[in-house]
Amino acid sequence: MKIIKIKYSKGSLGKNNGTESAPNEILKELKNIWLNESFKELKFTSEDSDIKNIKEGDIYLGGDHSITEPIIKKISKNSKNFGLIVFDAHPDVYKEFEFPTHGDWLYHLIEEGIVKKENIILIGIRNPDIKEIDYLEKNNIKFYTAKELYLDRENICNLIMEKARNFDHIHISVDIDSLDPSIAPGTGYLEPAGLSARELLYYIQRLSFVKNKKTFDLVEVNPLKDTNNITVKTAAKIVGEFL
Ligand SMILES: [Mn+2]
Repeated sequence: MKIIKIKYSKGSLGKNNGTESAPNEILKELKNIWLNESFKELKFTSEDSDIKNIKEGDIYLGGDHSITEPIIKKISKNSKNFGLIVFDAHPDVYKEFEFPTHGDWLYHLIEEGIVKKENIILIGIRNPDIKEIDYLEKNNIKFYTAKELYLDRENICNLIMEKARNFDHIHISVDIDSLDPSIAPGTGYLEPAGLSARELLYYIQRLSFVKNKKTFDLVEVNPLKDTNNITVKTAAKIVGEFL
């Protein structure tokens, strides 16, 4: 597996400075994991990439969430039915500027026609703006709230898996704020009542069974705001399940 590090936090407009140090911190912790939960040894190489010229890889470490926009522009080029699964507390379709930020990167990808609306699944939503919910509903974009997940985790996962099998390339984007801030305090926006690490792993481990081409990104981890390195460690564990 090839890990691409994108040390970029300018897309957070000052709200999450520090995420540029996450890739190296996460890799340090990744080296401390002997086996992942499938008892696989973690074998990977890593290199840095510039935001303007994204290198090809299997897993991308940010950085703030705006990096997902250029990543997807690059990796979806040769795909006929590209699918995007996002774990995030926020829908990230709050259009503010003409350029993609960590709060509207998905809006830009949709409006530019890079990703089909029907091929997007958002998971863990719990503090959206009313404008964002209107946008998702108007455009028929599938989203599952953290509350829905709590009530029906397994069935929702079955539905996601069914859909994911039709994509020829699945990209999974994990914003660390999808997790509950009690276990992931090192991030820009703390949104109470999020997913547990086990819940997120349940989804990721099941999605790993889908045979189609897969890529991943993990964003918004901020070591400067972390407590006892727990967010960085949890992020490393998530990455370990992708490898
Ligand atoms: Mn996000």
